[in-house]
Amino acid sequence: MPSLRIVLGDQLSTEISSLKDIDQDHDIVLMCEVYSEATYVKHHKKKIAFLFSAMRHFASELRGNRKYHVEYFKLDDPEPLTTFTEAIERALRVANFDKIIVTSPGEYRVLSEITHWQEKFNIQVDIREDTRFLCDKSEFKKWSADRKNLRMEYFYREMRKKYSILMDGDQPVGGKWNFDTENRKPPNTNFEIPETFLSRPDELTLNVIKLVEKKFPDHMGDLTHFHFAVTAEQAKSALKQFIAERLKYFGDFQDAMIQEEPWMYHSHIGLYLNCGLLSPLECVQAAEQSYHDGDAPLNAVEGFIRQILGWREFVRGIYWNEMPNYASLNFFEASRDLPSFYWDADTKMNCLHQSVKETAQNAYAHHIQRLMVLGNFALLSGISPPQVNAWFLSVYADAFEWVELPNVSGMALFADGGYLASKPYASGGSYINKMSNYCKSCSYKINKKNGPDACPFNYLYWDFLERNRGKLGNNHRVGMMYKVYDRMSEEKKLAISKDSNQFLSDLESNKGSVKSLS
Ligand code: DLZ
Ligand code: SF4
Repeated sequence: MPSLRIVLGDQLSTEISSLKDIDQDHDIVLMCEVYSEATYVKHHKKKIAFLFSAMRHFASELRGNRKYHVEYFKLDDPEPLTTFTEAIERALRVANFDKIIVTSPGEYRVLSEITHWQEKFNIQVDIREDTRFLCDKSEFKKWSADRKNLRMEYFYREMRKKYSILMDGDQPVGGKWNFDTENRKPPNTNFEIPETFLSRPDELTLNVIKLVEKKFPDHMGDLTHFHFAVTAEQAKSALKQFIAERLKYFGDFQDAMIQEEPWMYHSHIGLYLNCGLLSPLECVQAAEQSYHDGDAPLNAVEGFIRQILGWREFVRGIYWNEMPNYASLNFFEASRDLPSFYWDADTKMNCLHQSVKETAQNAYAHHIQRLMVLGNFALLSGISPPQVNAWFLSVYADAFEWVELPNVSGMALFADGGYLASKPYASGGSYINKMSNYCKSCSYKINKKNGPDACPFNYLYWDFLERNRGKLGNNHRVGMMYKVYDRMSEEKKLAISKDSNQFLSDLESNKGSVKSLS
């Protein structure tokens, strides 16, 4: 009897384990667009359009080149489906299968749903390892087993050795494993930023865009100027273009932000990697080759490779080690609601305004906008981690929970109390000012520390430290900052507290100096 082989929306690779050993004459590949996946958080319109278009293109590749039988349920079918489980039910109604084969999904939530199928449908369900990752779950578990705090650096070195990437025998090329300190140049507005990869939407994509506009009108996002790659071939061109044109500057300007320059020297390939259109090793090897060819410097190549071979695999390992518990961690007991400007960009704080505006346009913001501006603000103002996570998960085209949750809860919000990062990534306005030109056009004054027109990051930073002294006071990496605070005059401390209370109360009531239109 044939098998029913499931391919989920972020598993769009012909190498996916659920398609291994397929009997192409008899087995059926099932792919489905379902409401629940698009709405359990209200995904950005461009993200839904990207995934549905990539899914439909992938299905047609499987049918065409591979001659597989693909059953594809669309959301614009006469009877669209709500959940994956309903899709299975429908498929099993039409034909008989001896088993279901699926690759383990990227989210715990979906894994829980799949785990029920065997009993519900009385059929064998094989859940296979997702072999697209470079470190499987059990290998990571073993590596992390006896460590109290996990640090990416040591894991990353193991991965460099395992895959022999940027190695000179058993030593790192260039004599150092990590060139992070050489990756923090302020922006240079005289530099030309190469045009980002542009793919013209075909008929299929245009139809999907219409569908998304019709079915999800109240989701965040702008569907104009859709230019994402939607096939593996196009994604390879995007990678190639990045390697040829931007990689050489990526290292130096990794943390730089320039107003109206959403793409900078970043690669913008996360969305392709995370849905299967690109494989991690092909990205890593292409970058390494560029170094050996003398086309890109080591600090850029190492920095890029670290993100994929190190960080990406590391956070995935943490996610699967720690779920479901990780999703509810809230070290600072932060409980404030997410301000509405995370959705409409209506705030006088220019760095936040620009970052949200670009997010709405592109379903993308680069990592330092996410971490230092959007995440840092949420951390300092004590926004509830589940709300911050839901926002990040919904608005970025590359976001799936396995990668989003550790980055947001662990890295940006320190909600795990230091399991993933050694200290909170909190900062005042000066680092944003150093790394961007946002402050020049802001209503607030970056150099003012207190008062109604002072940059809110400046006083919120100190207020955050003081508010959480009980939890952070013993953290030796933050200790220095407490010493600075303790040396401040009582008058200064009072001003910090007063400004912060006023700002946070305005934030809660969505009025006052926070909003631009009030
Ligand atoms: C994100 C997403 C969306 C919006 N829609 C679908 C869908 O309709 N069908 C599908 O197979 N996958 C979709 N996805 C991706 C899934 O949410 C993804 O497979 C899980 O997040 C990973 O467990
Ligand atoms: Fe952001 Fe403060 Fe700079 Fe304004 S002054 S852009 S709020 S860091």
